[in-house]
Amino acid sequence: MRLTVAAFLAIGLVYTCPASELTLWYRQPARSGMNEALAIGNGHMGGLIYGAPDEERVNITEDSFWTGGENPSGEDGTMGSYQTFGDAVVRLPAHTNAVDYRRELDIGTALSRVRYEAGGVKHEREFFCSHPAGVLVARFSADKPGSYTGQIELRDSHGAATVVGTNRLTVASALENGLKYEWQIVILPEGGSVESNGTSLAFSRCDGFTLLIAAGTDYAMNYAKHYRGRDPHQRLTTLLEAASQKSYDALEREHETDFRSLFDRVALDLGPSSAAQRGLPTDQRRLEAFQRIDPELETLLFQYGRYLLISCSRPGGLPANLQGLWNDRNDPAWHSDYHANINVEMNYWPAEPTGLPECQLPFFNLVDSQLPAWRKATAASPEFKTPSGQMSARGFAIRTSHNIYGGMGWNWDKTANAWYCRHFWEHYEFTRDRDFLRRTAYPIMKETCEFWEDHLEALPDGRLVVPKGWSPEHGPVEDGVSYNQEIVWDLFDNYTRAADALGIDRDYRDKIAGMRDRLLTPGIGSWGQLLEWRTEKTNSEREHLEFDTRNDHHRHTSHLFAVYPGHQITPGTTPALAAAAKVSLDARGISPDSDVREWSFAWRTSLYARLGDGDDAHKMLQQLFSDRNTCPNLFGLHPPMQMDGNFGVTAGMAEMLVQSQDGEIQLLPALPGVWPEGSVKGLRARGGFEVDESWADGKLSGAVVRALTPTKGTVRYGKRTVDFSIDPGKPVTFDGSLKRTGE
Ligand code: FUC
Repeated sequence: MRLTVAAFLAIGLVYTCPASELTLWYRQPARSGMNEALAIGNGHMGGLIYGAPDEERVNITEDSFWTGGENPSGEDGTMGSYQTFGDAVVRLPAHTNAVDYRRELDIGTALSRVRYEAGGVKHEREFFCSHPAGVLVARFSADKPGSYTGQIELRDSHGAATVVGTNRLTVASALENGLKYEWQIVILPEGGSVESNGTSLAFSRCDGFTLLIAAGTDYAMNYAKHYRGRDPHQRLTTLLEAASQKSYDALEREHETDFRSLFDRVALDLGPSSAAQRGLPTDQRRLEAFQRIDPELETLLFQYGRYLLISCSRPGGLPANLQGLWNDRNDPAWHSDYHANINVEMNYWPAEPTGLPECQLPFFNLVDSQLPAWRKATAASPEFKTPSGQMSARGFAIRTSHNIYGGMGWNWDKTANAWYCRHFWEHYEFTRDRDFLRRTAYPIMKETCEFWEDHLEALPDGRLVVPKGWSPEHGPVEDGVSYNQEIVWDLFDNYTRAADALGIDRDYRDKIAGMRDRLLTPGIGSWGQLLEWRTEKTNSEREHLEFDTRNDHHRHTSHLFAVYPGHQITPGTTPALAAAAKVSLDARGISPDSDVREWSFAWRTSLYARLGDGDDAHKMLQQLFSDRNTCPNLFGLHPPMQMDGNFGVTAGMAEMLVQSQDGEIQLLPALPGVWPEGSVKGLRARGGFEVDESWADGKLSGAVVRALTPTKGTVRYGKRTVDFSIDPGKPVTFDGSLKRTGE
C-alpha cells in the first residue's frame, strides 16, 4: 500500500518499506553520471535522477532533440547527434550530512524515490514521467513543516538563457539546424513562499512542493515538411496548465494505471533469492549475481528491459536509440543514433514476445518517415548500380547509422532494409493485425523485394548472391556473405507468407519464392562451423586477423542471423546447419576479448535458446551482470552505456521460455537447470497467442494458451505435440504432459 502525501506528512515516514523484487535501490546518490542515475520516461521525454540530498539533478531528454539533417551523400559530419536538454536542478543547501539514505526505482510502478534524514527531518522525493499527462512530475515532502528552502534552476546544455516567471522557468531556443526547442518547469509549493531570483526561482520554508517539467521541439516525423512542425511553446504550456489543475495523487494514479496497463501483461517468477541477496543494494548485488545465481535479480533484469522499452518507446514518439531515450551529453558515442546492423533491431526484439507490440510502432513510423530520403540517397549512390549498370530505381537501402531527418552515416549496411522488414512482418505475426499487414507491412516488404530483385547477382551455377556485402564490422567485403544471404532469404520467405495471408500478388509471390530458393545458403566449414563467408578463408587471407577460425571471438554473430532472429536454420528443419551454427556459437562463446559487448551476450542468449541449449543460454545472460557488461543502474555497458543489451537479454529470456518460429508454440524450449521452478504469464507467440506456463523440478507442470482471433494451433513440449482449436476469451489449458484440462 502506498502512503499518500497527506498521510506521509501526518504520520511521518516509514523507511522500512518492503523491498519489492522489482526495485533497484542504492545507499548513495548517483555520482558518476548516466551509469548510476535512475531512468524514468514517458516514451518521449526522459529524466535521469541523481538524488543528492543537497542538490537534486534531473537530466532531461526528449527523443526528437537532434542536430544534423538530411545528407544524401552520407558524410558522417552532417548526420548530427542526439542532444540533451540539460539539468533541472534543485539546490537545498541545508540538506547536508544526510543519514538513512536510500535511492530507488520501482519498475513495477515506474516511480523513483529518494529518502534521507537531514537535520532531524525525514525527507522524501518521488519522481515519475507521465505518459497521459505528458510531463515529468517530482514531489518533495518531509515530516516537519517548513523544511524546504532553496533554489531551482534549468541548466540548458546549449547555454540558452532562462526566462523567470512567478512560479515558472522557461528556456526556449533553437539548435544550429533550426530545430526549435523549449523546456519549462513549474513549482507548486505547499506553505512557504516562492520568488524569482535572477535566473532561478528561490523558495523559502515550504512544507513540500511539486515540480512539473515539460520539454519538446518543433520536430515532425514528416519528410514533406522537412521534419518540422509547430513551435512547442503552446503545447508545453497547455500540458503544464492541465497537470497543474490535478492533485499530485491524481497525477500519480493516472500515471501508474497507464504504465501498469502495459507492464502487468507479463509476470515472471524464477524462484526466490536468499535473504542475503535481497539485502544487497543493486550495485553490489549485480556483481554477486555474476558469481552466484540470483533468481529475483534475473527476473528484475528481464522486467527492466520491458520497463525501459515502455519508458522510451510509446506511440507518437521516436523509437529507442542506442541509449534508449536518455543522454547526458551533446556528443554521445555513435551519435546515440539508430544503428542498423544489430542495435536498433535488438532494441525491438522483446516488443512482441513480451507483450508490448505498441511500443514498436515508433520504429515503424520513423522508418516510414525516412523512406523518401533513403530512396533518394540510394538512387544517387554509385554503390547501388544494378548488374546492368543502371542507377537504382526501386526501393531503398540504409547506411549503418541514421538520424531522424533522413540523414545517414558510415558504410552502407546493404541488407538492413530487409532486416527492418522482418520487424514489420513480425508485428503482424504476433498481433494478427491484418490492417497493419495490408497498409503498412506489405508495401515496404514488397518494395524491398523489388530492390533485391534488381540487385541480386547470379553465380555461374545460377545461385543468387548479394553483391559486395559485409558481415558487420568483420572480415572482407565479398559477394554472398552469409549474413546478407540469410537476411534476404528471410525477407523473401516472409514476403511469400504475407502475400499468402492477404491472398494477393500471386504471380509476384511465386517469383519471389523461386528467387528465395535460388539464394546461396551458408555452407559448413572444415571444423564443422557455419561459414560466415561464401568460402572458407585460407591462412593467407586470415593474415593478422583471426577470422573464420576457432579463435574468432568477434562480438557480432552475424552469420547466425538465420538461427535468431531469423528462422531459416532450426534444429527441427535444418539439423545439419543448426549443428554447424552451434559449433560457430560455441567458438564465439564467452570470449575473453574485450571487444565482445553487452549486446553480444544478449544475442548469444537467444541463439543458444533457439538451439535448445538452456544452460548455455543462461551462461550468456549471466554475463550481463559482470562489471564489464553492466552499469550500477543495470544499463548495458558497452562502454559507454548502451541499451540494446537490456532489450536483447529480455528477449533472450523470453526465448528460453516460449518459442514459436516453427509454426508451433514450444513450451519451455530451453529451460536451464538453474531455474528448476517458476512460472511466467502473458508471453506471446506467433499466430496471435498468449501463453502462461508453470514448471517444477525442471519440468512443465501446466500451461494456458489464449488467442486474439479464432484460430488453430499446436503446442509442443519436448517431443510431444498437441493440436487445438481456440476462440478469444476461451483459454485452452494443458497439464505437464500436454493433456487438456479444465473442460
Ligand atoms: C555496432 C557494434 C558496436 C557498437 C555500435 C554502436 O557497430 O559493432 O559494438 O555497439 O554498433
